[in-house]
Amino acid sequence: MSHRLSIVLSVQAATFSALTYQGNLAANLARIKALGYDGVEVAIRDPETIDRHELFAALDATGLPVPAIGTGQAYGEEGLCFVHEDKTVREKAIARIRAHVPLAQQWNAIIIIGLIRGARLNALSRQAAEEYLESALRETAGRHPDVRFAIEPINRYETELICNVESGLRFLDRLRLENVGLLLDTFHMNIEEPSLAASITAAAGRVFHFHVADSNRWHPGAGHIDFRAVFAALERIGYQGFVSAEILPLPDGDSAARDTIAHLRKLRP
Ligand code: LER
Ligand code: MN
Repeated sequence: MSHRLSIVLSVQAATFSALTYQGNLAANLARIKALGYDGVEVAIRDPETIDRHELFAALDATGLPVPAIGTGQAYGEEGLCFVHEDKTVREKAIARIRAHVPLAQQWNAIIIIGLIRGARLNALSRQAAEEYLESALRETAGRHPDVRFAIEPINRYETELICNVESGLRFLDRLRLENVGLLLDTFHMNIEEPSLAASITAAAGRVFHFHVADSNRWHPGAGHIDFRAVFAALERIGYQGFVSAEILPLPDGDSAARDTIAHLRKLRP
């Protein structure tokens, strides 16, 4: 595969498990660079509380670009989401996503809309939930046409809202915002899609970002996903973005990061 590779670094400690690197920015960014990654996807719970000086200095020192910003920890750690019965929670989630915009502009990074959209419908009807989701995206992406946002279909065990590529595309058709596309993640696709290659092909032109993990969420090569077929499909649709490793730090973070590169580079045509 010939795409640029990145890996997720959480700027702060987090409970989400598929994170190879957390905190310790200067050392972790140096390690990511030394391993041969072309970029770093940063996961930020709250842009207002991070040490920007430390983050910018560490990024400058390595020169690594930031293709995307992960936002899901605001849901995972604080329960903020677009689809919630309580208007205050919805408004806080919208404000939180807006707070990422200056960083996204500075880095030309995509803002990821994963679990920040919400996981469970609870008392809400599906229709009401989809209306809240649509309105939250109009209040965020709709107001910042210069920034790209990517909705990530996430498997049914983690969310009830947009679990597969087909429902993601349907939602994009409803939204009709040029700056909103999809983030496809091979771990979720392996659970939800009949064929990873066919679903990538169906999303041609609307794939903004791409996550790789194997079927068990270990590094590519540790499970049974056919990454050769995945990258052939990405080539066919002319995907130009980064391929970003969002993987369990097993058997340890550095080995997982190193084995990701080793496995994916073998697939170069
Ligand atoms: C985030 O990118 C993701 O893939 C989800 O599993 C978050 O829970
Ligand atoms: Mn993902």
